[in-house]
Amino acid sequence: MPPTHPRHPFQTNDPSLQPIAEKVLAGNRLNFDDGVALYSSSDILAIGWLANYVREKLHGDTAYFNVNRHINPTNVCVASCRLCAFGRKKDAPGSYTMALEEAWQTAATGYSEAVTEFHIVGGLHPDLPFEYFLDLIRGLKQRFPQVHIKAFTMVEVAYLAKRAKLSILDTLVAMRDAGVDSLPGGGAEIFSDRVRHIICDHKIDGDEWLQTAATAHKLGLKSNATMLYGHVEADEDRVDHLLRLRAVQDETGGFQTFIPLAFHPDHTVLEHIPRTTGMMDIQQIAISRLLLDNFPHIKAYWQMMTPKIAQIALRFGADDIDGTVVEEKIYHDAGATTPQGMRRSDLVRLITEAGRVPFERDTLYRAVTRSEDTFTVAV
Ligand code: V47
Repeated sequence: MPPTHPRHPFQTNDPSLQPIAEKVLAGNRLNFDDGVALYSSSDILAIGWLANYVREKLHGDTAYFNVNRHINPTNVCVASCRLCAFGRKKDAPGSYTMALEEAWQTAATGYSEAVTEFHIVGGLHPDLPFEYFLDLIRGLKQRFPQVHIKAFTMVEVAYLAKRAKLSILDTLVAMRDAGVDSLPGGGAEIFSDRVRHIICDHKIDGDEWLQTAATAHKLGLKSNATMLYGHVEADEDRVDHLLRLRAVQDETGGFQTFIPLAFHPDHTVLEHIPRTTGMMDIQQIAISRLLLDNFPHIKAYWQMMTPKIAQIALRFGADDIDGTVVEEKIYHDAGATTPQGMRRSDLVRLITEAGRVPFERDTLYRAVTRSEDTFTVAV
């Protein structure tokens, strides 16, 4: 899929980027030191050129989006992560837990175009039984049989397994049998123990996150992966995170998309940390594209990056901007000022004006064709 416009030659004044460029152009893998050198370089245009080269080799001018809806069944969470403004203790002001009927009704509201994906994540609730979550999924499948269900982060899977006294494998099998089609990428944060201890010390550790993902992949469930950046991590922690994901992907091939997530500090314990800037967000997209050579897709999540930065990211290594979302709580509780959702036509316009070709995908990246208010997925 070659790009439709001519490419100008690679240029840089930064000598540390030259050997990296040679590797990228030859299709060779980058190593840890290359990753650190990329973060140390201020030549964002050269790094972006390389990331765009890889992106266009994989996807040409295509930029993917979907029509999806987020559902967060509960914000009650036992974890108290310092990075999070969404979780609440049970009975704390602002805490909520949806009754099943309410969750199913939420799924049907707020957007007139037929969604192809429900993205379902929530807090680690101390009392809700595993059956609640299985019934939630079964009820959604029954009511919306065409909609792909992308549900439960590795952190939720591990917590529900512990509470139900099941193995990770048996937990995932039960979820799959209830109707879970794939898993989202959240909860990965940063795998480094040092940083995890500061930002989310009650969560599963990095190895457990990776092992849970690998178990899902071996069952045939695809998943995404994320990395939370822009808090107390060092460049080396980010490179380590990306290379650990790459190693699991070599083994399983089950990751579809990597989504770098910029830390939003408002209303968190880490509120004193300044927000990431546009340059940092663009740099992160480009370096992710270059280091994760075995990930098919890099997503510039518009809710997190803002639509304007996400649009620019489509020329710096990203090939996906996520979807309509409809209702977002995790970033908005932490100070995001982006809209709650976007219409399909808004996403198409963002992509087109970035000089890319919009491609409506389902969660598994199959083409979605629409007529009036129905859709078909090319299987
Ligand atoms: O797991 C929590 C992160 C994630 C904050 O898989 C925060 O397609 C920034 O994972 N500032 C949820 N980030 C979002 C997520 C996601 C989003 C879009 C698409 C997909 C996908 C996954 O957000 C959490 C956590 O890592 N998060 N609090 C915060 N204050």
